[in-house]
Amino acid sequence: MKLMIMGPPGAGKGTQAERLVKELDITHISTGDMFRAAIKEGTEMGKKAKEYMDQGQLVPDEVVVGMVKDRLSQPDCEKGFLLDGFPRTAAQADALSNTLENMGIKLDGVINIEVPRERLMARLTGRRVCKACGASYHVIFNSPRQEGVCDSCGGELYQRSDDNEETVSNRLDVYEAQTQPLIDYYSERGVLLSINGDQDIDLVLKDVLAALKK
Ligand code: B4P
Repeated sequence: MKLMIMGPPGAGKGTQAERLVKELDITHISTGDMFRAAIKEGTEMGKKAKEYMDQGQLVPDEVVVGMVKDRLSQPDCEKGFLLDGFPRTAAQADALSNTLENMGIKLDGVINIEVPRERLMARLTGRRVCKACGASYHVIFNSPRQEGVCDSCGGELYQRSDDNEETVSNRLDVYEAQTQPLIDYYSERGVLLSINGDQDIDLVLKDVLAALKK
């Protein structure tokens, strides 16, 4: 399956993506994870991306689009993929649509996780991520068995530098101005699957899988 997952920051895109790619045996393409890997490696692109991410701004379209085009052309995408966090602007959506058309690929569905804005601040400021494997937790809603330690690999959990209140507030404003309009874009193309993300993580997954079967 060729899928995309969208929603506001903290809607649970990454949380659901981790589970969905295992369930469907497809490749996970998270632009956020790709930028965080580049930051960790200290590449020029990583340094540039960090400046934007720490302010809650989007990384410029030309950087993101080139990176995703390269990734989609890799062999592990042939079995299917889940795009997570891309596209986030109208220009990115147009570029994706051209790229997929040139590759002869049609998206099977665009999963839109809906969560009211007032819930998102608590989700993001309480998020903890594994330094080693990238698994995502929440101090209250999805806590690890042992505080500060990843259930899957035993790695150390940390708080992302863009998960503080001020940056989160900017990210939510940027989402409403630049990414939310894409809901109409995909709805008009008949591929949008809207899912209630304001419920337990397992129930969200169940609803996504049911919507994909239809
Ligand atoms: P991303 O890494 O894509 O992620 P996100 O929007 O922060 O969060 P996500 O929705 O995945 O939430 P999660 O599952 O972790 O973006 C980070 C930054 O990278 C952007 O701000 C931007 O600067 C840059 N970037 C990325 N892509 C870009 C692009 N295409 N163009 C330009 N810039 C780009 O869930 C959040 C928390 O909620 C977790 O703690 C989780 O445990 C909890 N949670 C999840 N589901 C829950 C549920 N059902 N109930 C309760 N809690 C839940």
